[in-house]
Amino acid sequence: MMKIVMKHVAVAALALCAAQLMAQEVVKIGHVGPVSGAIAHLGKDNENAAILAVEELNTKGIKIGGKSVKFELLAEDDAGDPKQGTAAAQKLVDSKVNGVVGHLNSGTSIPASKIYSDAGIPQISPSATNPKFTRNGYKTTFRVVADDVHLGGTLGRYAVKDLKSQAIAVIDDRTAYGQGVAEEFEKAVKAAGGKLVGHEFTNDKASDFMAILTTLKAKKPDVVFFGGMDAVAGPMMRQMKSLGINAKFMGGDGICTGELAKLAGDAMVDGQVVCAEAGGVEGQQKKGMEDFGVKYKKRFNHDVKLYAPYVYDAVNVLVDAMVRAKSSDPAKYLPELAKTSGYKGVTGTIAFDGKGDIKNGALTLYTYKAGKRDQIAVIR
Ligand code: ABU
Repeated sequence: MMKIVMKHVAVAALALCAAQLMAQEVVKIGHVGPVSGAIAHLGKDNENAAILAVEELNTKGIKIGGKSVKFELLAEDDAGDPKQGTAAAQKLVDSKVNGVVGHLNSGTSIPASKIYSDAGIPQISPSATNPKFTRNGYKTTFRVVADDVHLGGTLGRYAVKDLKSQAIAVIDDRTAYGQGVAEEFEKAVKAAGGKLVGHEFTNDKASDFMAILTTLKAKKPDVVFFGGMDAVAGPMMRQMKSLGINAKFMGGDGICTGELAKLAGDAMVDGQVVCAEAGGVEGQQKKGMEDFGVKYKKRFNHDVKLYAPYVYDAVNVLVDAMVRAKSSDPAKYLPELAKTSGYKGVTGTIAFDGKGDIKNGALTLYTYKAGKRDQIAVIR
């Protein structure tokens, strides 16, 4: 008799669990980055952070509007290519994602932003820094990093005022990011009274820079600024060394990765590189970033490459807005997302301005010593 009662209790408990699972709402978070191609190492870094954030959210048992929800990550690869970026965006829209974190590149994030805007789906880029990203008037577009006006401007002033450069050469990779950050850098150099001696062009898949470097070498630059990503910057530095160009090497967040030292090898001299990450924390906020780095390494067995903490915060900012709105319906939580203010993330305190840009965004200047990034200053 006792056995029969126990069996009934077990069956009832199982049925209850099944009913609860069926009632559980699924919230789909889209993520897009280049997990193939030259900067796949950065794309994978971003995707990993989205995986980590979603795993943690599911472990915490978040409730939205009183209902238990299960978060599901839909990760897409855009290979850093604008066409693949819009195709990935459309795929996520068709899958009815509740929000998107991405894309990594400005060249993919900008065209994709129209697709998300037309569908009313909030998008937070963790790394696209071209100012145009948030200047199209789309209410669905946000970013959690400083833009290229801040990055290029600060680096331009630093080259003239701190490095006391007498002859600055510029190379850009003609991408939305590379071209944009180089333009902002040049504007600031000119405004600070610096001397630009040349501007050459490459692309984001190039590996031979001997011709453009030879042209620039004749102009005797003491600083070479590169608008582009680490995958191109590393080989470029090797070729600078082989040509005997002993200039400082500067760039924005795209080159400011742990990977740059490996890509440049023995062509990188201590203190030669000055670059800027498009965010930064100081004082008590440093612990959050450090703890994230430890947690990330434990989960993925390697260090953060660059943008992972920003992706992690972006996912959590989306979900925080859903919780406050008591809804994961994009139309209902978008107004709350726009009101985000004082969100304490691992990358600092996040609040958005009217365009969807981070308010009071920081940047961090770095150099490299013994192949490791070495912080110069956090600047607001
Ligand atoms: N911010 C540097 C890399 C991403 C971009 O294209 O903006």
